[in-house]
Amino acid sequence: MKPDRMVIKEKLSHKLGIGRFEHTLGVAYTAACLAMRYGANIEDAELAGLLHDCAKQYDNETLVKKCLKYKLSVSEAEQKNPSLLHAKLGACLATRKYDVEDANILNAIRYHTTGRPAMSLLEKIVYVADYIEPRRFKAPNLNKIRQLAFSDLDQAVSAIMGDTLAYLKEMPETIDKTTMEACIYYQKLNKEEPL
Ligand code: DGI
Ligand code: FE
Ligand code: FE
Repeated sequence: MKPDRMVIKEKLSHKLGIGRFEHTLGVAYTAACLAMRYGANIEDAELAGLLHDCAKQYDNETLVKKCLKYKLSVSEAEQKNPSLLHAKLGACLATRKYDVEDANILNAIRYHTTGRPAMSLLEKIVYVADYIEPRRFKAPNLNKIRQLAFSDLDQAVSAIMGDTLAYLKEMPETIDKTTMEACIYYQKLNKEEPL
């Protein structure tokens, strides 16, 4: 049986701050809309969106401690920037605390921050929804990417990766191998033209 979304919402509303909870709802509903557009499972998209940041409330020290507790690996980039671990730990907690068993949903949570090469449709939907949900306002090219998301999902993934990598250029030592590989893969796939 699929976990009950209302129960999950109630739990998350107590665990996350109000801003993060609002973002979470925004990602869930945006992911559901993208699922409608691209023919993915709407319930799965909403569930993955709801849980994608379920480990976001922990500070760096707690993130590392919990990853060690659950025997999750911590890469060099993750050691330099433990906030990356909220994605991996989030997938782990989605199984343990929220009874999610579907591997595609768990991977969408796990890879929502770095992305990865050859993502599934659901993984791309959550990755993009996280970036464009209505409460987001800081990222460059947001209007363009919001439109692109509903016309060409792969191009939207590629554009987000390009902008994320440009932002991370200031701190190259913290770029995760998976982020880099994902970016190269999607930029090659789409022969991205600058926005
Ligand atoms: O948790 P959210 O804030 O909703 O969003 P997120 O999980 O996508 O995290 C966004 C941040 O993660 C954004 O500032 C870019 C950053 N990021 C993505 N890949 C990497 C990364 N940061 C570092 N240091 N290294 C990466 O490889
Ligand atoms: Fe996140
Ligand atoms: Fe998020």
